[in-house]
Amino acid sequence: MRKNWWKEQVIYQIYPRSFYDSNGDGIGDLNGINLKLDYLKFLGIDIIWLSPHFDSPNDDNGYDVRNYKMVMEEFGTMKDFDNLLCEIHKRKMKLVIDLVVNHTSDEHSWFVESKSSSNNKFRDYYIWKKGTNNNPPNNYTSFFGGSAWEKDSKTNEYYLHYFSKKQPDLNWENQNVRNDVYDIMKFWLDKGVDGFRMDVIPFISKHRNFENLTSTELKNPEITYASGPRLHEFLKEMNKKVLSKYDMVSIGEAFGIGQDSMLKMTDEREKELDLVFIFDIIRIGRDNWIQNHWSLKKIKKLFSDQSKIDKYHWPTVFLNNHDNPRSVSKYGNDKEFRVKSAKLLAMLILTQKGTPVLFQGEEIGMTNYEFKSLDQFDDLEVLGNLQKALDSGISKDEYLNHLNCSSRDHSRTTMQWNNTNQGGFSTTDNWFISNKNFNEINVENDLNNSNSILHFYRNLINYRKESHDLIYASYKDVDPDHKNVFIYKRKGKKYTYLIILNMSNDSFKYKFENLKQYSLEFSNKNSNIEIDNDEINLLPWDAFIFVK
Ligand code: TEU
Ligand code: CA
Repeated sequence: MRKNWWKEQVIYQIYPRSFYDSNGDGIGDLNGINLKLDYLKFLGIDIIWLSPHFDSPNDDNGYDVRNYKMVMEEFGTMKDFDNLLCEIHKRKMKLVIDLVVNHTSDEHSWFVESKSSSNNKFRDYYIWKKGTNNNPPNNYTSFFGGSAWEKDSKTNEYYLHYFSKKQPDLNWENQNVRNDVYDIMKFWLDKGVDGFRMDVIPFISKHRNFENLTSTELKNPEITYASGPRLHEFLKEMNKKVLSKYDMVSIGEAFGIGQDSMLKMTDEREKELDLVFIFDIIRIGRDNWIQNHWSLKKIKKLFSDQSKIDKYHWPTVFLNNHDNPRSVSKYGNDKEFRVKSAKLLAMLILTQKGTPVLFQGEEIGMTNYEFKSLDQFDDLEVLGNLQKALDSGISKDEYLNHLNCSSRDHSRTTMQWNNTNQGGFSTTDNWFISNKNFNEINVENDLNNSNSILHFYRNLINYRKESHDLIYASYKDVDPDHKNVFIYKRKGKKYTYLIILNMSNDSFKYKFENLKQYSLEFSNKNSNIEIDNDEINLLPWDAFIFVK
């Protein structure tokens, strides 16, 4: 297995809008991030992944880019960006930025030109088609509700948008589009950024026949959207023309792809991408806005699958991001055992095989917010899907109940720094909600308490870093069928690690052959552990790392 910095380091995602407001306008910004770099360094973070910071009308909070070479006004200036990058590098950290090039904003100059007439030279930068009998060209649906086609009155043709109608999809068949994207990438790489997280990258190649989706395909259109015929060809070209020329990390956000395509995309011999984010774990049990029950057995199977890969691949490990609810609320117990279960999840993330990716607030165990009405949400997906939800036969209240488990907005409430008014995020009214539990859950409290979730993350990150043996160790699920315990072995060159996680509210005894040969390295308990004849007494959410 080849060693790489991006296999050994820990990534921390920042959603800039919600991170820290430095100038009192209620919106997080680049200078705000700058002020918190020492905090991230203290935590042990190596790589910062910044959600989009480009000029945008913010229909989808920056995932709709109007100008790729400009900084969003609310976040600051290009000077602030350069300064931030410099300060990050000074601290021996790295910066990965978001590359959103499956689509642009409809306010991007390319699209403004493109829609102005059918013979404009930018017409072919996007995907335009005639309708049939006043209907869209086919039955593709948008993730944010309704058809994926929008009719433009100027030419009476439809353009394709997998996301909102303010996010028209680029036409990657057009070599000029690809060259312009490579130019944007070089612009930022030449400034010194250390990599890209590539938004919905599998969607860039379209099925050119645009056949209707079958009723089964309509349930998960992302599978069709992610299987276009030229995807791997485009990625190889991008790699050859840009990625291979820099010491950087490329991370594809691979919504919609399965193991096969994933294996191809990240096989180092194929020269496409270094890493991908796949979603089977973080979206386990999800069906649109409905979060169904999921079982630990299934999650364990998914971790095993992604760890079984050969030496040419490397997985990522994450339970949070800006599109999903908070991990402690979903996988842990955010009431009675919040602190303990958050520490257990930290152990899981940092001892699995793969590069760990944390999301802001995870390190202090931030929780889901309890929304009281639909108008409290900011995310365009909520209203976008309302009609579809009502059509499925549920009421508005039921929709709200589902969203309280599933909405993207849970992760977008503002970062909780201390117990002052806005949780220390800002000095004024925020652009969005601050979860009132900031009185208890905040960075300052955790910094002052050596037994906190924050310190636990920090200690584990250090431990992981000092032990390359753990990072490259093999992986084996010891008891895949147990419904409450996640127990796995990582065998390194010198040491063998045994991780035991009780992911339940139950207490019981668990027997592991030869447990006595191991010594305890980490535990999330405040009391002593009880081991009797290789049998361990597990209390709710108990978590241990043993080593021999
Ligand atoms: O996300 C793609 C994606 O997987 C989700 O948007 C998904 O469709 C949605 O969460 C369903 O609930 C990326 C970005 O991460 C997301 O924030 C953007 O909205 C989207 O692409 C469009 O750029
Ligand atoms: Ca601000």
